[in-house]
Amino acid sequence: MKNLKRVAAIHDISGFGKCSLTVALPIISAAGIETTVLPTAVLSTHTGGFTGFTYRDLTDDIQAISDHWKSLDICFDAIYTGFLGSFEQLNLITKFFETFKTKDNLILVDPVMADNGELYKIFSPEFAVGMRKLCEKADIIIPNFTEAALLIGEPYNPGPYTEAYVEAMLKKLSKLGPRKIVLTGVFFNDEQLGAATYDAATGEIAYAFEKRIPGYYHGTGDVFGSALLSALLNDFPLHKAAEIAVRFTAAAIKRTADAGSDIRFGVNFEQSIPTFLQDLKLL
Ligand code: PXL
Repeated sequence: MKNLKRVAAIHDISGFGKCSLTVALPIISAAGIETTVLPTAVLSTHTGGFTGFTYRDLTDDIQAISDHWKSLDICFDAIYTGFLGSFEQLNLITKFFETFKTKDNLILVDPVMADNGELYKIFSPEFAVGMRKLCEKADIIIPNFTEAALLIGEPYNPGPYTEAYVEAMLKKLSKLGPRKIVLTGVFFNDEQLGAATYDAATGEIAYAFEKRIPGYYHGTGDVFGSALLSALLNDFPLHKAAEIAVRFTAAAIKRTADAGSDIRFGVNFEQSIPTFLQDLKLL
């Protein structure tokens, strides 16, 4: 029996609202991958649409956690970062990458900072500059179009997009450093929504789409990122991993839309897990 692969998942814990670690941990674990967590902050809920949430910043713990893991000689097959609460955390996580990078492991950065043309309220424009520097160190980044525009310093385009626009965007993002790019929120018409992938090593560009469900559902970026990483670590190629992750995320959104749930409460990914495991050929 081979050892499990191991991920270091570096995100906040939002107690209610299903995003970041409360999504990454169950999804990646279900996919047969050990999930070590480095919480960047503890919140009562995520910040999207709730008021009065608590926020305990854990910046001061990050270096000590990293030092302890290093002293134990812990290695990771992947490092997966999401929501980082401060500029200082960007520097600490850059150091974490330097400490735990190996020639074989995968650094996946989801540059969580913006959506729908706007930076999340808690971030300043300088944060986007810091996030770009973190992305330069990644093997793969998975921005939405708002984050992509901030990373390459271009105005936000709300879509619909053209293949030429998407492909130019993918290549500009790869010029920052990461060899693999997954752009989310791609749509050419009102019928379909999905992701585009680019692998600089082969030059391959591919698309994965599902039927578009209107509305903005919270935490879907984290559901998508966790599923994508799970598929990559189960040895699926990038374009296939994106197909699996789009299918998983779209199924979770559809179930949530059918139930008429509050869109701030997150999506029902839990009941998509059996199909997800079949797609990963684990069931
Ligand atoms: O899903 C992204 C995310 C993660 N964590 C927190 C957030 C958000 C997006 O708003 O507020 C705390």
